[in-house]
Amino acid sequence: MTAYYEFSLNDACEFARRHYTGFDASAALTAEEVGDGNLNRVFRITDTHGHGVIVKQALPYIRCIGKDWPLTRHRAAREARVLQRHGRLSSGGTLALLHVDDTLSALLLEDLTGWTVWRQALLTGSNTSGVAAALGRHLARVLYGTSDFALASAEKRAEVARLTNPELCETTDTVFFNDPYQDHERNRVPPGLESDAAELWADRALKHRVAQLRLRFQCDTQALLHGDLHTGSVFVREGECRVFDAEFGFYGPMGFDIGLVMANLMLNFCGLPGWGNAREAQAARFARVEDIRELWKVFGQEFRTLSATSPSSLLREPAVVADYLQRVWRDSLGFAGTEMIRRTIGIAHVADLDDITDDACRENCQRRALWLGRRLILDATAISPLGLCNWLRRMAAEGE
Ligand code: SR1
Ligand code: MG
Repeated sequence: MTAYYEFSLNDACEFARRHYTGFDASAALTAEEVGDGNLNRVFRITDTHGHGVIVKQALPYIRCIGKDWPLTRHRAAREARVLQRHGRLSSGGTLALLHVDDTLSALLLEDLTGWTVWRQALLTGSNTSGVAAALGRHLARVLYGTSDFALASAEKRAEVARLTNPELCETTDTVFFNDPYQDHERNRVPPGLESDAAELWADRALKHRVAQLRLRFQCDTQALLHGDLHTGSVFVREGECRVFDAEFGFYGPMGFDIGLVMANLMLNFCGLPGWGNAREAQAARFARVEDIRELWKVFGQEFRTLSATSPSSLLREPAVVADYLQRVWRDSLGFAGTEMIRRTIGIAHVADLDDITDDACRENCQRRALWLGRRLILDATAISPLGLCNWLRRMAAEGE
């Protein structure tokens, strides 16, 4: 068996050549490193006819931090399991996995020419209508399909054990629920937000709610989640989506995946005044509210339809499903708040805020995101889907 080694460009080509049947045997291959993610190395391998595949290799540490933060490289095999499981439940909803090698911690994935990463599409003002609905449908299928609604008791428990992901969950636990709620050296508090961060660290009511969310994250095994579902983990094209980067996948509360998508749409909403002119920014902010509305609406519709087919007569009851979805909504708001806070003052930020060039405008947008995240956590039980959309629409109308 080959031992693990870190791929050079040439090694990545050889790996693709060995496991991908789409290349002509005689065609020369070229590799370029394309990943700008925090954790792994990602290569695009192309032949002279323009056929391409992606090679993703996990390092035994977090790439953006270095060897000081070791992290299991078996996350590659775990990602493969999540992609396979989700892919069976939502055909076309995830990036196709072509090969996995646990020893080399490497995946071979389809290359999506003509698709764009959702975050990029949002930042460049591309038309992304239909994407949120497609993602809502995908989420309903994978979350329902791995939940107690669909699975028999013993099968569900076996799945929870088979798909456990302790090291990556610990990373999430640290960067979501620990560091951003104290003055920690790993945080990256933006210039100008020091006193906002200090005020947040002193907010005991907020920390109480975050503690409750942390316990939901740790203890609730509702469904197999993607685990890091931000807009940088979704390829989009004309109303379609393909989810990728599932290495953080684990059995957890559904609201964690839904909340992260909502949060990243709201981070974009908060940052938009820093991108383009005021009129364009306002129109795009209204479009983000529509995205959130569609995501939740289609998720709920599809989940209700699927629940009517549950093998459990108890869980088929519409009132039970309605209660369940209400709980998922509340969790989603809370987890959305934690994502917004950690993406503003924690270790891993987002381009929607950080890449705003005007310093004063960037600071305002970051402050808006921090405030909104805090409100979502504190008010999660009082905000309905319609209430959230109306609230965001008011903010957009008033330029807040
Ligand atoms: C230490 S950095 C951790 C973050 O990077 C990944 O992209 C995930 O979002 C994770 O939370
Ligand atoms: Mg990722």
